[in-house]
Order: sequence, then C-alpha cells, then structure tokens
Amino acid sequence: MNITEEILKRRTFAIISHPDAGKTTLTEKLLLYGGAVQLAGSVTARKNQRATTSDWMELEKKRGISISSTVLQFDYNGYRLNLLDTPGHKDFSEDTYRVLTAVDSVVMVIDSAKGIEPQTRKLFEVCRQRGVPIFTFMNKCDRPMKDPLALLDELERVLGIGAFPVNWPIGDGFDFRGVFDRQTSLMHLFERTVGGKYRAPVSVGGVDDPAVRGQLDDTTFNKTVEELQMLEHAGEVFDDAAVLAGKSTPVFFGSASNNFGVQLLLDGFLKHAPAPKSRVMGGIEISPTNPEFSGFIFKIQANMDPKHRDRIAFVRVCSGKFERDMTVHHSRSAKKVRLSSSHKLFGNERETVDEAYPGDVIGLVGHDSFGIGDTLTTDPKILYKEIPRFTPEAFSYLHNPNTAKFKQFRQGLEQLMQEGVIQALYLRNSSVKTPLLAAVGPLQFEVVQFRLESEYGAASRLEAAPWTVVRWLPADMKEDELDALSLPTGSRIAYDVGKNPVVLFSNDWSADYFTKTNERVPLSALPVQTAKE
Ligand SMILES: Nc1nc2c(ncn2[C@@H]2O[C@H](COP(=O)(O)OP(=O)(O)OP(=O)(O)O)[C@@H](O)[C@H]2O)c(=O)[nH]1
Ligand SMILES: [Mg+2]
Repeated sequence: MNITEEILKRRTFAIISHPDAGKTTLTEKLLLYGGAVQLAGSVTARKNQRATTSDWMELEKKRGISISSTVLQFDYNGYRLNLLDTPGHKDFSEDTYRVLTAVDSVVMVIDSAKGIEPQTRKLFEVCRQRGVPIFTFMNKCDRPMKDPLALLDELERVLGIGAFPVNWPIGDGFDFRGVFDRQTSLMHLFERTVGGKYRAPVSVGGVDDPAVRGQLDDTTFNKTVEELQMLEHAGEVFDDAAVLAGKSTPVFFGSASNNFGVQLLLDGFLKHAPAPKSRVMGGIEISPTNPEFSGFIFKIQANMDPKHRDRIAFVRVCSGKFERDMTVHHSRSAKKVRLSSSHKLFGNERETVDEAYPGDVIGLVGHDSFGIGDTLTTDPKILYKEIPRFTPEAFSYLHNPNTAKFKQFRQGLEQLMQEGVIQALYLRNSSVKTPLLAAVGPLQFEVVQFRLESEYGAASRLEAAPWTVVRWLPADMKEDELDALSLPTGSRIAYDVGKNPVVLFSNDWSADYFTKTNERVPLSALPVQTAKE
C-alpha cells in the first residue's frame, strides 16, 4: 500500500461529552462491535480476560469516572481506527482539549434524558473553532428520554449546528426497541443481553415486514411512523460537505449499555468521517502526504502499566511515514533524536510498532526531554503549535509528611508536572519549601495524591492556599521592579517552574485592582511563550 492509501483508511477521533453521558461505555461497545474485544465492559477487566477497559487507572475504577484520556487503536472493516476516550469532568478538561488537537473528528455523546449539558457545550465550541466534524450519539434511549424532535431542536438552538437524524428511536425507556435506519429504510429491533456484554441480537426488516411489525405494539409503531413521516416532510438530505465543514451533525440514537444502535453508529461514522487532512502551521500547509515525517506530542503519561514503570509520550503523526529507529529533529531541544522504542496503544496495553502513518497515535518511550507540544520531524522547518494552555484556578500546598520518603515525593511530583497534570509555583521571598501546586480544578490534586501514593509510595497532605487567581507578569521584570509593585492585600508574588514571575490573587476583584494601581504592568492569564515553545 502506498502512503495515500494508508492515509485514506485512517480514522482518528475522540469521544467527548459532559461527565457520565456514557463515553467510556460507548468506547467499550465500539471495541466490541469493531471486533477488538470479545466481551464488553467490566468483565473484560477480570482475570483471564484481556484487560481492555479504557479506564485503566485505579482511581478511575474506584470513582467510576474517567480522569485521563485513553488511546485505542484497532482495525475494522478495512479501516484503521485511532479512538480516544476523553474525561468529561471539567477539572480534567486540559487533557481533553489536548486530545482534540490530535483528532480529525469527534463523536459527541448526549444523555437523551438530559439533552445538552454545560461541559458538552464547551467542548463543542472548541471543536467548532477548530473546524472538527462532529457526529452525535443520543445515548441512554433505554431510559425515559426527551422527545427526539426536541433533542434535535436543542442541537440547533443551543449549539447552533444543523442536525440530521441518520436513524430514529423506536420507543423509549423500558419500551425502547431499536432504531429505524433512514438511509436504508430498515428497522433494527434489538434484544437486551445480560449486562450488555455480547452484541445485541437484532432483527432487521422494512416498516411493513410482518416479522418486524409483529414485535411492536400499536402505540410505538404508530408514533414512530408518524415521526418518520414528519422528518420526510422536512425534506432534509444528508449533506456530507456540511458535516465535514462542522455545520451539520449526523445524529444517531441508541443505548451504549444495551448495545442498541452501536453498529449503525460505527458504520455510519466510518462512512462519513474524514481521513487525516492537511494542517496549517505558521502559514505553511503541511499535507499528510508530505514525504517528510512530522508529528507532535499531545500527551505524556507515566506508569500506565505497572509492569513497565516508564513514561510514554503520545504522538499524533501528521505527515510522512514513521519508521522505528528513524532519527528526527526534536523542536524543544533542537537536537536529533533516534526513535527506537515506539508502540501502538490499546488502553494500557502496548505493542512495538515498526511503522505508522498520518492519523496514527503512537507511544514513544525513553525520552525524558520530550514535553507536551513538542514537534518531532525529519524537516526542522515544520513546527506545530497545537497545544492549548489553561490558566490554573485551584491552588494548594502539598506537604510531605514522611521525610524519609523525600526522594520518592520529589520524583513523583516532577513526573506529574511533566505530564502537565499540575504546575508548581514557588513563593518569592519565602523560606517555606512546601510546593504550592496549581491546577485547573481541585480534583487534579486528588489525582496527584493518589498517584504519588500508589505509583511512588509517597504519602502527602494537602493544605488549602488562599488564592484563586494567578496572572503572569512580564518575564523580563527585574527584582527591584518586583519590589516596587504595589500589591493588594492578600496577594503574593511567586515564580513558575520556568522562573517566570506571577502574582497570586485572592479573587478577580483583587486582580482588577492590581491592574488599576499598576497601570504600566501588563498581566497575562498564561505565561508569555518562550522561543523554544
Ligand atoms: N441506562 C443507561 N445507562 C448507561 C448507558 N450508557 C452508559 N450508561 C451508564 O452511565 C454511567 C456513566 O457511564 P460512563 O461510560 O462511565 O460515562 P462517561 O461519559 O465515560 O463518564 P466520564 O468519563 O466520567 O465523563 C454508567 O453508570 C453507565 O453504566 C445507556 O445506554 N443506558
Ligand atoms: Mg469515561
């Protein structure tokens, strides 16, 4: 196969939504229907089965929420899929936003009983800004749900995107029986399986097929037919161009936990989702078929597999062909590095990979100098600047109660900072050695504590810090200039890890006050990017 053929068969996408809409459940079911696992769900995590749940961290299992994104690569029907399950909770949104830079389309999951929730709306906005095509899965139709027409209306009204129902629910709640595929005019009636572990048995037939008709009560049947007629009257057709431009979203109804409508989503998605395309960086267009290899690191994660206590840099390949052992230019260090330990990823499992193509996400092990956002390429002129940065809004001291474990504590903290889970700040003119941690949300502190303990054997204790706002000062400010600043009560000057000065404020009001009293000192919500970045 040549590179163009390889690119055309790749689909790289993220699953996004508000917490709890069913992203991880849907991910597992896509693996089941994609043939990547035999049994879906928690059963797979048990012994003797391949451990494939996409939530791999101990803490995720305990809390039942995703706290980190997961990469799963598998082949299905002639396609190579790179699927990224993301966490919904806003405290982990930095990870989710980074993942969005690495994908070519997204599946947006909506809880049909709740409609569009706040976090879905925010993530949608990011996708729209990036022009990422969006496919919608209306999940949990097996529970009392909002009227399907009202759900479509909500997409248009709240998100301002056109909605085209590809399939339509037949019944809802306890009476949810299946979906009508509007592309083929066939009804798919499913049966529930225990725990949804296996594919749901399905019978397929036209609306007038007696075998199908006989399975539906009159009310459900009539309501469905009536709604379908209404949709036909509206006369909309599937518009691929509008979908690819992010102006319209194909909508699929179903229930991930019961495996209803999952196959139709998978097949419909693959039919219409885009293959990797060009990226524009600094005015230059880099086509995936460009013979020079290029990619960027969008995530770093340590200790994914207790068997290999090491650190993986996740790279999205953007152009050219990746070959194991190739030598590339590393943007941050401006040095040549040889990439010999490359892996394809499936949750916490990994396998050596010898070659990869645009669209693929690969894991590189053994490069301590790699950081989030770095470009790796055989053409040093290519430099990606994809990674969004977030301003921390939660601050806390982290104490080490056990001085004998000082080394583990330090090492663990440094590792987690490299992953971008948290930042550390150091108060100016302070004798206190306790690091002040800064994060997007407080749940990240909990993750830090948990991982310090389980991965590094270091206990820790949090102590609340009195600030909620951080602003960066001009990086070139001298010590005497810092001394001369007039600080509002309760605020403090500190330094980030790059020694850039910041001011910590107790609230927005205090930050505004500073701006008024120090008119010539511009504040910024993020560090001013250095040349290396
Ligand atoms: N009734 C019903 N429940 C579902 C369905 N799909 C998922 N759930 C349940 O919804 C809950 C949340 O599911 P997850 O898949 O963990 O949700 P998530 O979107 O990955 O959550 P975060 O990653 O924490 O944001 C679980 O209890 C699931 O069993 C469905 O189709 N019907
Ligand atoms: Mg999840």
